[in-house]
Amino acid sequence: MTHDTHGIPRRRAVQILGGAGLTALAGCSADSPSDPDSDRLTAADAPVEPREPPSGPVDESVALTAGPGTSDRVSKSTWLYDDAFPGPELRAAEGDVVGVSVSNDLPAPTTVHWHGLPVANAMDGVPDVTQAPIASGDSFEYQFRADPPGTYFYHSHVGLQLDRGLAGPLVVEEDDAHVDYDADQVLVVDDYLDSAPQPAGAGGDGGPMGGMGGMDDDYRPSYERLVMNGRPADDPPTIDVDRGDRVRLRFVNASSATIVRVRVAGHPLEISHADGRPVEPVTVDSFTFGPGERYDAIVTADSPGAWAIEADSIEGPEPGARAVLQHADSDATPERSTTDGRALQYDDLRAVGSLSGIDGSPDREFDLTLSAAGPNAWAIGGQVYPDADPLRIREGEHVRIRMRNQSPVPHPMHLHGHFFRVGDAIKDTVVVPGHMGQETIDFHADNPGEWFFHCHNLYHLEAGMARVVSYV
Ligand SMILES: [Cu+2]
Repeated sequence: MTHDTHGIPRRRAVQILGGAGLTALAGCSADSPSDPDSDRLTAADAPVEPREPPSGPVDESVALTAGPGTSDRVSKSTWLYDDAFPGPELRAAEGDVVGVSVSNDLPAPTTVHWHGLPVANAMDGVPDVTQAPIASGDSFEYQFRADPPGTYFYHSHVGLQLDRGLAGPLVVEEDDAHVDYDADQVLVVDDYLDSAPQPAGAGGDGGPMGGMGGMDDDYRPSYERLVMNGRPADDPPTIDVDRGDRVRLRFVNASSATIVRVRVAGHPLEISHADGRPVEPVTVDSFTFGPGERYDAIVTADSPGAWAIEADSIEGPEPGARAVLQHADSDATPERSTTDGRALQYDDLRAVGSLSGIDGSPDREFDLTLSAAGPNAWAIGGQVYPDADPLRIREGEHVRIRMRNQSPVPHPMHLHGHFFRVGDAIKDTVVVPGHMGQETIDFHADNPGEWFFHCHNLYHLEAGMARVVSYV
């Protein structure tokens, strides 16, 4: 029996169901030694009412079924949305109210999370934090406003279900983009496992992390390969272009445990959006992104021929994925990249516009280490979820979270329900490099509720690398 058949470990379910963790944790110590003022929030502070989901007429109505299936692109039976891998591309116009009716045909409970989109808390799809999981045979109506525009994705937030293939792209189209382009194409990159995922230490390949906290042996499944839009490199998706076309490629890293390098042979990448949010266009030859991150890149088709769009793992030996940028009236074999050239850094990103409410110094600060905490355990601030204090904040605050990575491996940290500022960019997921890497994020507490903050490496998340940000 696999781990995600249960959705979440029993121990976790019992704890969280005790009143969103607040009453159950009464008497725990405060969140952080670094609160800038004496306004220390404790378990005695009551949670505040979350925002209501948008009511009234739904502009776009979608039905989605999670179930066992085999798509034409993967040979083995796995768990999919609408029998497709990745799941169907959902597109909405900016500002639309979207209703998604999710039916659960899986033999296990599930939820759907709208990654990056700041939906109302009850719609966020985190089992036992924002909703009871959808039982096998049941359905659930999600409703949210498609705002702000951007490149997002949706995925199961239960156990290791994401690594079976329960993910799909979600695009909110802009009324007025700050860049010109002729066509756009979503490219979902995924690390493909040819068997049901096993948690670290379950005896699957990779085995338990070695030594004290796995400092030398971070668990990672043995992926068969990377895929782009569900396809392996020998059957790549093809993007047909005419000379001079500007194509907006919306790259989504839907991997469960893989940082990926992306290049397009013979073409520079004009990065226009980071995690869906517009940035001043910056031209690079390659970028890397971690699980949960998205980049939009405009490619100008100014060189006749066929060119490889390449996505390669920087972590494991599995073969990379390919797509093909195919010029009309050219049937040449795709040219490959020869160099990484200039690689995108976070410092290159300059947001167009800014987040409101986070000028000046923060109202509340958390100083958190990211570390291994023993075999198959990963900690934020020394605490392993669910045995972890919520990060308590108040509505309206400017909140700063400083992260220091004391482990040798990178952690793609994702905050639900909010965008944050990191450097000069606005994002929702940031990779904190290993070996004492640091990142600081600032966000405006403008969306009350209980929000997950976690590592988007699924195996780290399942091993405790999560906290709940709680409005009181
Ligand atoms: Cu991690």
